[in-house]
Amino acid sequence: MSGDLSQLLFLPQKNVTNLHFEQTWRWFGPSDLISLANIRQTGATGIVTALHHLPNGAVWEVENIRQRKNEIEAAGLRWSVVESVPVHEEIKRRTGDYRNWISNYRQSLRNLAACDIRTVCYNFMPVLDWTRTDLAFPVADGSLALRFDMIDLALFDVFLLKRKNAALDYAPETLADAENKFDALPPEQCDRLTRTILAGLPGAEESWTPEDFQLALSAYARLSPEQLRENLIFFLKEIAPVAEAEGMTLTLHPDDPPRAIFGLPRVVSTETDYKQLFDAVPERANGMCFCTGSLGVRPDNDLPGIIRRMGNRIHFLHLRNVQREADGSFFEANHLEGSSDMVAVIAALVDEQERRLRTGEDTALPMRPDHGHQMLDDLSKTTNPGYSAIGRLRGLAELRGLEMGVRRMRAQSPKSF
Ligand code: DNO
Repeated sequence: MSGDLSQLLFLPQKNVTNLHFEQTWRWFGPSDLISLANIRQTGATGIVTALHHLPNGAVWEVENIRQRKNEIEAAGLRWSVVESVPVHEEIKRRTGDYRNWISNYRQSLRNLAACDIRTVCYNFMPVLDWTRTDLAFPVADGSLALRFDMIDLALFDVFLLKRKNAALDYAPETLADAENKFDALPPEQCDRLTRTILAGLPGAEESWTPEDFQLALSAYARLSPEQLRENLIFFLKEIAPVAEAEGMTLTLHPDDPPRAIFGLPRVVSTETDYKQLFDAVPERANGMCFCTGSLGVRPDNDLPGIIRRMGNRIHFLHLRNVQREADGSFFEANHLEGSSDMVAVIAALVDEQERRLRTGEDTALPMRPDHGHQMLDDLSKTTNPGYSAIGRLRGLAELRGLEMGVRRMRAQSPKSF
């Protein structure tokens, strides 16, 4: 870590602006076991949620949005960000009814704006949203983390799913390890791995049987990354002007993990990917959800550098950390640990917000502690993978303290990191 936090305690409060990141919390709606009343106690003031019960592609009607918004406000909170308005698969492939789905998307945006909800998160990953191979990976302190293991991914892809030519996508050592592991793996563990990968993690909105999954993959068989990127740009050109006119921001979530999997193209994994999208669709509303956990899986993603170079396009923050391993595997570390320097990230974000203040741009930067370990009482409860109460609360508390310290240190000496 590059910041010396020991100095923070002794700094006076002078020169500190009253800027802050809006602290938000993801809530999966009325069926979420962590209630709005519980969330109030975390210190978060904003809610990140979606109308999860609506099918992908449907128009979000004002009445439905308003009802959910009222419920949130009755608990003393604010609906700050929609995560996500999902993008229909036909839009990603530009096939079938895609024009209709795009027109529905635009209408949903207008309806959200009519209810004064103006930040929308979405992703453009074909078929799968985020993917892990283990939802209960024990870390040294006894808490459980989410893990993505390359050997397990290869094992599933090559030996359980038996996708055609899958073996070509893996390093020979990974394949050899996967084969050895598969030979000794009891059937219930094979089933568990299949469920973990295909059942759909919270927010993914879709889950698959192995047969349906093969079919869904084959629908993308001839779509190159270049074509997928073109389809994304086409979509953005259709929706960004509406968002801009409505004073909204669209925040595109990076691919998780940020690389092609199961032969599916992925085009939102790197700074260069985002740059191409921002160059092609210049509206400021065409922005990003800066997810430190997803982007941080790749050592070539320079997180503070991305903030410095394209900070004006960052409209939503997902803050978490991953511990990278040499073969591309990773597990989710505590928020201030792991492979990314969270002190440097927060410092760059604080600088970006101060920059916006100076130039008169909108300074709003909602953040949420993304994921958390299952720990303490979480361990005896059924929690949404990654979305435990205490694990996320630990993350929020640490990040909130770090932000406060960084702001105070920056105010004393702008070059303090
Ligand atoms: C996982 C989440 C993702 C995210 C979507 C955005 O925890 O960050 O599911 O919500 O990719 O559309």
